[in-house]
Amino acid sequence: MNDKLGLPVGTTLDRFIMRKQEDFPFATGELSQLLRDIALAAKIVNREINRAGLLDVTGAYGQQNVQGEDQQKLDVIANIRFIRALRNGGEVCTIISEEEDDAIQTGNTRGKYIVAIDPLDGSSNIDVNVSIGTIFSIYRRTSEQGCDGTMADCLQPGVNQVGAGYIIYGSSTMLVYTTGNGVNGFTYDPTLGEFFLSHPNICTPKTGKIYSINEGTYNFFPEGVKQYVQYCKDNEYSARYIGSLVGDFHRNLLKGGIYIYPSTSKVPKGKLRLMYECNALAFIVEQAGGKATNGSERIMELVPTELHQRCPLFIGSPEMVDKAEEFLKAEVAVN
Ligand code: P6P
Repeated sequence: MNDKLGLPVGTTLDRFIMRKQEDFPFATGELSQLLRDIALAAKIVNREINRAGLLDVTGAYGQQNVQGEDQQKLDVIANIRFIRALRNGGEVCTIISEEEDDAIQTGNTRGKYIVAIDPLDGSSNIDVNVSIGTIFSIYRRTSEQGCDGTMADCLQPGVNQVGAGYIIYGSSTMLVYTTGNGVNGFTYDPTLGEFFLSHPNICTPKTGKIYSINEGTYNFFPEGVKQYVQYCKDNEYSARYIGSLVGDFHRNLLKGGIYIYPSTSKVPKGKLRLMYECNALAFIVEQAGGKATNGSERIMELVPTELHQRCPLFIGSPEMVDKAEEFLKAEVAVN
């Protein structure tokens, strides 16, 4: 099987990036280099994760991040590794990280790009060996080169992304990304230290029978979400929720399904972060033919006002997202 470019399964990530760059006549190679820098950090983090149980790097780090969540040791390690790779790569002027209160200036004032990243999402699952992931978005700076990135550079809507992707550290480690021309998946071979094209031109099914939502918080759901969950049960859908966004998203992307983290009476704005979780996955799912909204608005059109702002997320097969929104709209109409 080949991707849109006709590159065969088994092509290395490096060759794929170079071939894709040829598609952009004015490309000067910086974005390609940035993608390589991310892949390098992913290889290093993958090694740390795979050895976590042996190196006493599982468990809590003993501090909380800006979200008020207990940082895991591997959260901190992954954050350091990705920041170091992006800083040393030279292409990124500013980084927004889930693990950092403020935007990080890398010192690369000539860097053309901003990266928003969740270095290790779902890290509470590390100790029980459930898949976890890294999620990233790439934006072109809007300010002039030669100085640090600005807050305006950081607070761009998702439609401005020039790239987005995730790494899933699971039964195998995969890098899945888009630069706006389709979605491709690469599987890591640790014996060779290479990512190889394994899932060319990923297209998500228009519908599916998998729904992913934490029904433990059912009592706090809006009425429309409760009714959609009941619709899923009445249609004998499969409930699949592993509490790790990248794992749930990746399964639904390939098989068809919907992941929902709604606004609830306990978390009115939802739990997931717009800049480094929702926007990246929204870009990917749209490029794969899917849909991502906050229940009423397209995620990628939301204009951010804060680095760590949260938003509700309905993402996956387009017909499933549309059906969920029907129940939400009916609720609004009734109220
Ligand atoms: P809950 C992990 O903390 C995370 O950000 C996502 O990876 C995951 O889907 C979600 O939160 C789980 O949240 O409230 O269902 O435990």
